Formats: sequence, structure tokens, C-alpha cells
Amino acid sequence: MLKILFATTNPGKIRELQEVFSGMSVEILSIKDFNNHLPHKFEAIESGKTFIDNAEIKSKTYGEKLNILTVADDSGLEVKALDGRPGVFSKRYGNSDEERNRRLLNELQEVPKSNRTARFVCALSLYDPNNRKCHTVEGIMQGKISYSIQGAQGFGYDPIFINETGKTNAEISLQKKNQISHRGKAFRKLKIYIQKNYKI
Ligand code: ITT
Repeated sequence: MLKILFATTNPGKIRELQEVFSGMSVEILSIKDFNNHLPHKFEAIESGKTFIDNAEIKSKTYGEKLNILTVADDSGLEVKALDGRPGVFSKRYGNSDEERNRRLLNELQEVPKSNRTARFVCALSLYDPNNRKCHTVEGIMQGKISYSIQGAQGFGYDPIFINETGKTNAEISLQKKNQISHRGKAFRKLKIYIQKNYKI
């Protein structure tokens, strides 16, 4: 069975990957499985200007250190009325999901429905320590920012992001989110690449 490390600290991302990869002969490992092999407080420094840069920094940092095939995700929300912010700073836009969502809703308080367009972007990078190369793919989900927090499923900005179903990402099931989401689209591209190149 092919072993792949998913180098993320975000449990929401892990749940979504497990759903897409279920039924494949792949064993998904997490950073916790390598706690004894990593220095205390080991982390990748997300210094890139794009989601792709940061996904590659994360996959290389862990894949090199642990010498294992490694997937990393860098993702975030781009709001048109805010010139694409928070973008790569999505995680650094506040100290908790709640704070980040409230900040965005406040910033868009006066913005009419017609101008609340936003998109989620997900860059997924697979690093192979045998050839020291990254294969990186992207997925995008278009939608609008709501006027209030709605729904309790998902994670992060999901409760304020209205998707093509007219509901927020936090009001739909994990399976439905994967069908239409930025991450689901990127995972499926990567899945095809893995099936082809690692003969599973
Ligand atoms: P890593 O350990 O994988 O880096 P992270 O949560 O720090 O996990 P990022 O640096 O990629 O991840 O930051 C992504 C930010 O965008 C973070 O605030 C997430 O909550 C948010 N985000 C990403 N994908 C999302 C999704 O599908 N739904 C809602 N919010 C999402």
C-alpha cells in the first residue's frame, strides 16, 4: 500500500482528503504519526506570495525532513470587493475562525449583494523525495459572502460562503462540499496523477 503523509495541522482538511481518497489503496499518514521524528515545534514557514508557493514550501519541508511522499494544501478566500484579500493571509486574518469571519462580515457590511463575489482557492502539492520534485494542482470554488454566519458544518470561512447551491458551505454535507469545492477539485486532479504515476 502506498503511504502518503498529509502535512497539515487542520483537521477539516484531513476529513475532506479521507473522503476523496477512501477506497484507494493509499495509507494517509498525519504529522502526528511522525511526532517522534520531528524536532519540537517543527513547522514550514509560509513565506510565499501565492497559494502554490506556500503549498510547495509545506510539502517540501516535510517530505525532505521525513523522506516520505508528502501532500500539502495551501488555501484561502479571495474577496473581490477587498481586492482579493484575505488571500494567502486567510489564516492570519484573525486569531480564530469566529474572529476571521466577523472581521470579513464587518468589512463587507455596506457592500451590496451584487458585489459580494468571492472565491476559495486550493493549491495541493505532492512532493516526492526520490526525485525531489513537486507536482502541484489547483482548484477554485466561486461564490458570495453572506450577511451573517450560517451553518455549523465544515470549518474556517465555510459559514459565510454561499456556494452554487444557494446555501453556505457550513450548511451542506462533507460529501456535497467535496463535489463542488476548491479542495475536492484539486484532490481529484491529484488522485488521477497519483493513480497514473504510482501505479495504484
Ligand atoms: P495547514 O496546517 O494545512 O497550513 P491551515 O489551516 O493553517 O492548515 P492555510 O495556511 O492553508 O491552512 O490557511 C487556510 C485558511 O483558509 C484557514 O483560515 C482556513 O480556515 C481557510 N480555508 C481554507 N480552505 C477552506 C475551506 O474549504 N473552507 C473554509 N475555510 C477554508
